Amino acid sequence: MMTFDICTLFPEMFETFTKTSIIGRAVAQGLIGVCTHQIREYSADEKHRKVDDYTYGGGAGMLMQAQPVYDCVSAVLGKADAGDRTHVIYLTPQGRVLTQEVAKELTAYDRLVLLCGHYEGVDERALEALDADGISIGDYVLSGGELAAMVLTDTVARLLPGVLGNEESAQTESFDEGLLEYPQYTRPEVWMEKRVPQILISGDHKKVDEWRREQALQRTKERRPDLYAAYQKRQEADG
Ligand code: 6GU
Repeated sequence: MMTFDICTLFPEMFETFTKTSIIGRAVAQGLIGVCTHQIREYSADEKHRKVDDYTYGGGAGMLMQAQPVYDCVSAVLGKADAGDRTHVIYLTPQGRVLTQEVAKELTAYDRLVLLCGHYEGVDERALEALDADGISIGDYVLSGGELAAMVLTDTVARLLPGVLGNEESAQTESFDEGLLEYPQYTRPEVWMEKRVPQILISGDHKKVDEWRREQALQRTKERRPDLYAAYQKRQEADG
């Protein structure tokens, strides 16, 4: 079983996530574990449970202090089983970008410890001491790492054996090839005077496959020229 240990100031944000849909089912089936850890509980300041302070050098905002962050993650690592392959991740817009490839790489671990920053981030010394792997979910700024931790957990978990049902797992293939999905339709055949493409109701599976592939290529070319160029390059290299 793969465990996701999430160190955060806002564990409540994960309550619905861990109970709902595919992730909720995977947790209920014991295929994954998702545990949250309140960083504030590791504050050395017993009176106010303070975890943040002003930044040296000045500038706006507060920074999470090294000590509570380090102690929280260390406590989690200390409770890991002896043989566990563990990996500490810090969710940050300064990290390498999460892709399907990175997600696949992370499935090699038994335990991912996900550190969620808040305010302006975390004292760099804690990140160094923990040898944290910085990961971003894209080029935009979130108010904290929690949403990113959920995105990462979902992306990695659905790659694990048994997490997707048979029905759902067939859907995974297209992006693996680096292409966008083709358009899809369900009943009714006509809706607001719009017909389902005739070829999809023809019963000719070979024609349907060809049409879908063509649509996937066309879409990728139009909407994601970067992915399309990479796809073409792989084709040329016969990848
Ligand atoms: Cl991982 N954290 C924050 N705060 N913002 C982000 C992000 C992470 N990834 C993209 N934007």
